Amino acid sequence: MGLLFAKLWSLFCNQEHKVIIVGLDNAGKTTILYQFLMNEVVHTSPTIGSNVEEIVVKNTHFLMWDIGGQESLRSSWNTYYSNTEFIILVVDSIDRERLAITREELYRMLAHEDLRKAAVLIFANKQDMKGCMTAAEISKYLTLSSIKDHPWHIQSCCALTGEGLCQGLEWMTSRIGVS
Ligand code: G3D
Ligand code: MG
Repeated sequence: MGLLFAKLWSLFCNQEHKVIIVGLDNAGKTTILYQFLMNEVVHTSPTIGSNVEEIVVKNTHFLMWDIGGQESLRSSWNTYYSNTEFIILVVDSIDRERLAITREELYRMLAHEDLRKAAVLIFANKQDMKGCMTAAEISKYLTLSSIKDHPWHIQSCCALTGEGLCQGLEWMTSRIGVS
């Protein structure tokens, strides 16, 4: 029994969980991805292309796709959606003007059939910038509390120092096996 459990557990743990990192250009997506890589305990070799990386957190493998956020690229985000378990939405907390666009993109994603089961982690990035919006302000503007059909969590962070990133990853690992 113990052995079987251990086997199942290791199978489960070594499963790869697909993550897409989205957000407008300049939000800090690539910086976050590379902070994850620097900080992980076990560093496995990069896979596939330059912006896809495998991150291992406490035996949990995440395959993270850093998707370009420029306007011309946003329409192709949906080609990455299938089998996605987590969406990491990176927000530039100083960019008040474009928060409306982020909001639109968020709700467009949540309505997409392929993301029906995905959990959403929102990083309120660039908290080191003077005059930035707090996670609470961003949460309110994005009306996160109205999202009932997807698990979500907002975390303030600073990708430059890495502050807050671990807490975000911990939330993700805590979601695995829940639903
Ligand atoms: P993107 O991949 O979402 O397009 P990047 O964004 O990761 O390329 O980051 C865009 C710029 O924002 C970079 O600056 C990066 O250093 C900066 N940045 C990312 N995170 C933070 C943060 O938490 N605080 C601050 N102050 N800056 C951040 P450059 O100057 O290289 O374009
Ligand atoms: Mg980038």
